[in-house]
Amino acid sequence: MHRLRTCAAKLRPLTAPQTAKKLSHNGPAVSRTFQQGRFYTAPVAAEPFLSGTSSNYVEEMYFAWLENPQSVHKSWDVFFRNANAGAPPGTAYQSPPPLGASMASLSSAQSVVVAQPNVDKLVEDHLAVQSLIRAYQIRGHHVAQLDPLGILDADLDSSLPANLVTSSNGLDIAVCKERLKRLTVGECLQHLKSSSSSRKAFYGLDESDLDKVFHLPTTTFIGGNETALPLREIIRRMEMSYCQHIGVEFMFINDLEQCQWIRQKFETPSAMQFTNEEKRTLLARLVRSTRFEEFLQRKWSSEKRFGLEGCEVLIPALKTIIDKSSENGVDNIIMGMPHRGRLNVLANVIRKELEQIFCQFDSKLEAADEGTGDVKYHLGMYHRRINRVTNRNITLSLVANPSHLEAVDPVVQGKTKAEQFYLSDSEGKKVMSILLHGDAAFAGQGIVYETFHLSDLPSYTTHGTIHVVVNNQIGFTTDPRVARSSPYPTDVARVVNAPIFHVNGDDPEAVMYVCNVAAEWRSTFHKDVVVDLVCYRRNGHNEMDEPMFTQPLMYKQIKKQKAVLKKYAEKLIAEGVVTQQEFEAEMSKYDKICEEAYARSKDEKIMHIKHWLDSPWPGFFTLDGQPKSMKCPSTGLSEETLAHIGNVASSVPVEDFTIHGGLTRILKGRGEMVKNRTVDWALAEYMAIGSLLKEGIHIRLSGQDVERGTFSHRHHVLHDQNVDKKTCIPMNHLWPNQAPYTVCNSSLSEYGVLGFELGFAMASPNALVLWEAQFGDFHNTAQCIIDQFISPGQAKWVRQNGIVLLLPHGMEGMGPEHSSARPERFLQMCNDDPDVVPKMMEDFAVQQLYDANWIVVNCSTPANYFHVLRRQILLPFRKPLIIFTPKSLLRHPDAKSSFDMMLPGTEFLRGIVEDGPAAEKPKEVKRLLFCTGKVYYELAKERKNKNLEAEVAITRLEQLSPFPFDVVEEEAKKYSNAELVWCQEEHKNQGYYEYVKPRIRATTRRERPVWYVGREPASAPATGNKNTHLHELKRFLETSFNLEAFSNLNN
Ligand SMILES: Cc1ncc(C[n+]2csc(CCOP(=O)(O)OP(=O)(O)O)c2C)c(N)n1
Ligand SMILES: [Mg+2]
Repeated sequence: MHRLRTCAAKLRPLTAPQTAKKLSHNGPAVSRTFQQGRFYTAPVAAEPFLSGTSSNYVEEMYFAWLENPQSVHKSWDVFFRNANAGAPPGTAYQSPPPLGASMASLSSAQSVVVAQPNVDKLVEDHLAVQSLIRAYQIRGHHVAQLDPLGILDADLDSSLPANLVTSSNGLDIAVCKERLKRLTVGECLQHLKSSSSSRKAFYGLDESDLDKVFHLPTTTFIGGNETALPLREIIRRMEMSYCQHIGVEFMFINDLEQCQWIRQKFETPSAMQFTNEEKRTLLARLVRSTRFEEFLQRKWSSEKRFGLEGCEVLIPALKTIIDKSSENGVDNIIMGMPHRGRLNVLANVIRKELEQIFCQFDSKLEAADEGTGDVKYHLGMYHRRINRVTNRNITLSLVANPSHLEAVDPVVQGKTKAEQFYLSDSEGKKVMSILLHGDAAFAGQGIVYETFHLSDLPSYTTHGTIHVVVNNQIGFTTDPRVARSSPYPTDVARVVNAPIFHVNGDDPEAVMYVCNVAAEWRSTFHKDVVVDLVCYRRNGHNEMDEPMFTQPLMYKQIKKQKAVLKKYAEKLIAEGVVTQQEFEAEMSKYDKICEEAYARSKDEKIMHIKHWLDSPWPGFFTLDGQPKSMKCPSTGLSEETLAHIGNVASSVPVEDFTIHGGLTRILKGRGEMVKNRTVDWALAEYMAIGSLLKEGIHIRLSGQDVERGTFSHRHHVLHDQNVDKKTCIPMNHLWPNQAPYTVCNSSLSEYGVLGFELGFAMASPNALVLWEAQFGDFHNTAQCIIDQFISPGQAKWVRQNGIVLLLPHGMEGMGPEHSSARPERFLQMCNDDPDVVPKMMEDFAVQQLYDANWIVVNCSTPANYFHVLRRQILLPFRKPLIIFTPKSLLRHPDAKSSFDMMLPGTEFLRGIVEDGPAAEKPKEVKRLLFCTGKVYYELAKERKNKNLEAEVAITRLEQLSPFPFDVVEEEAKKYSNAELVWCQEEHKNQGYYEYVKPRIRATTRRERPVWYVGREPASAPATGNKNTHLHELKRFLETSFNLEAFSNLNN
């Protein structure tokens, strides 16, 4: 969050004492006298040699001098002393005295510096070395050996970075380290010596400089305790840090402290050391990972499992991240991942019982739960256990997901945020998320980017996610070279300044190191980080697939590739860390575990998806997972409660707060309504939210511009007109011990934010989570969340969710967009049978809700909106609620409700039946018009104008799905002589008609036709021409009250 705002401050050059303090290794000399401002002021800049890029170098020298004046060349010492003493511009520099004494203690190789008489050359050479060091830090990853197959370039670029190469076979070691040849440093130097034109390489250094000693800048840690090194050693250490099996991308991060932290991790000599115990654990984890896949392959060779072969190191990688995070205090990890290696992760990371996994392969197993269920590599899991390495409790959950790659990312983030919220873990110290990705999906799916953009927003941050990419350098049959335009699949992470650690998956120790650093990074900076496991895929896309059709060369190499387990075991055996017998015993031990579980799995006769639940809600259901009742308590409220909330909603409940004049008028208007015991839409929403907060229900309303409301009607966050960022949320000032209210404007992403809120709602049934689209039209950019999670989530994963979607909808002449929330699509996905009228028992309305996959409503009164929001949380189970919300009705004088409609005993009306003159003599009514939403007001007005109030009855369906069969049946019976007409303002192929028609027909045993009135079929939801819009409206209103319109037609 705040980071962006503080960024500008960070970019300002640090004052020298600040910098020296931040960067000093253990610098006691920082408090040395120093004239403030001297460092960047004109007098120094006036020194003839302080131009352009050399100032960086001088800066380095200065910091070094501050720490220890003897660590810099005598000439610098004199210069800085003079400058500090206030020497006038141009006079601080003095020719260097003969050198020797101060350097005498250096080795003979180092004395080369002493012999350097030309200070310009000295400065130039140091600058060159500094640039070289920086070049390794920036581009060393391009040279690193990341691909275990050694045939592709992990960055899609076979050329070497220009500044690590010289055209003239000059100094630069990298010229010799041409990747494909894989020369050793020794060979490089040999090559260098034999080069005839080795003078004047890229940095102006040549082989004669290799043994000269150079002072190291404070932006490198390769020196360890040494402050100067010979160039040869500098290059060797930079190669060791950045060009082996780890490629570090971080120099784009615009935070000096973070860059330094990473440099220290990768440059400190011998940083990557492991104890024998750690190596043995790593080997054991590789054994499990490898032997698990082999076991599945042996038992079910023709079953798809999307095995991990070629990236077996993923399991130790994840376990390392979890161990380190647990050590740092995290006790709840929420994970999301695609198909690849999922069963292995379930078995060996989350520790799902093996028999539960194995029995999934049994095609004869009966499903115990209602719903469709899902394939085994989509199911979720929740497990609380002891972490054996840290001996601390840890909860691991893997969120169930659809095939749609990366769609689960924001869902995981939302769930993580919620868990943090409920634990008051405001910095993410206890709860964190890990997201796994495939290389093709990570680069290709836009939701990855949208999710990254949530990562630092105040109401959406989870304080750092660790991303792990299984980069097998292929997506199904498609090569990275035609699958992405960025060098690495991970480049998307650069937008949020996340460091990216590429690592060769065949080097388990390098992987382990990188994973430790990633976990430490997260716990230090609470920012995202990416681990890119560069690996390969030993089989085809799945186990049935033939990869040689499309990747023949790659797969020829893969066939020759020794498995990582074998390689690592050989290494440890050679090092004497384990014996061959111990290694074999470890394998047999795990094989036996698998075999025993396999035998037990045969006893499983029934498959319970509820054993695969990722988010249990303890206490909400009975022990066998049923609702505790099938009743919904009254959703009405006492007059005092309504009045109290109304009064707060019309005031500014804090002192010294200046609101906008226009808002003063709005609040006054609210006050008037409260006095008159009425509510408009916004006030009704206030009442619903405010009352639930009183009952301890946390409410979270999120979406674009929701704080004010797109239509400037809500105003839940007041802004002081004189003080920046001074805001007031009156809803949080309602009751002494109320639940907190979160209202947050989101990033402009429907897919990401809706997914996030769905995840938030998943964590607990005791919160009302609402997502509002700016206009209902825009929900379709989140279609995947709706189609894959919200509509079928319970059927696939026996997981309920009470998320509410607020979708502004209505034909108001605003054009093809900004008009339709596409009710037809939501209704098409409802699971109620159009042709069967359900049995009307006592709890019919609640039972119907319980059986539904979701609830779709279109309220026409504020009171009904109030009730449906409250009902959502008072129901004894959770279902997604889709509400088509109004635009013009927000201010329509007739769209107001009296307090009387909200008092105790009142409730949500699934249908609002005719109560005018037509209802008095129903048998004389000629037409019963059914409609929903805003069109009711247009119809009522037209009917009045036409004086047809006794002839035409109008009944509103407020709940569309589950369909209020009982209400419709009763109305149809009541107006038994009337024509049944469905009227909508939407086009005929859109809106509700296709949904309601068969259901109304079913209630009348198909004995009465259902006529249509509305707009003609069309491809676009609405016209862009205001005149056409009004004309269409006029026409269908005419037809609605033309009682002859259908007299000669057959339905
Ligand atoms: C959104 C989406 N589009 C397409 C697919 C079909 N599909 C399944 S796996 C796959 C390749 C994925 O490649 P990658 O992300 O590299 O993962 P890998 O299988 O290599 O581990 C594709 C295209 C999908 N599952 N989801
Ligand atoms: Mg892949």
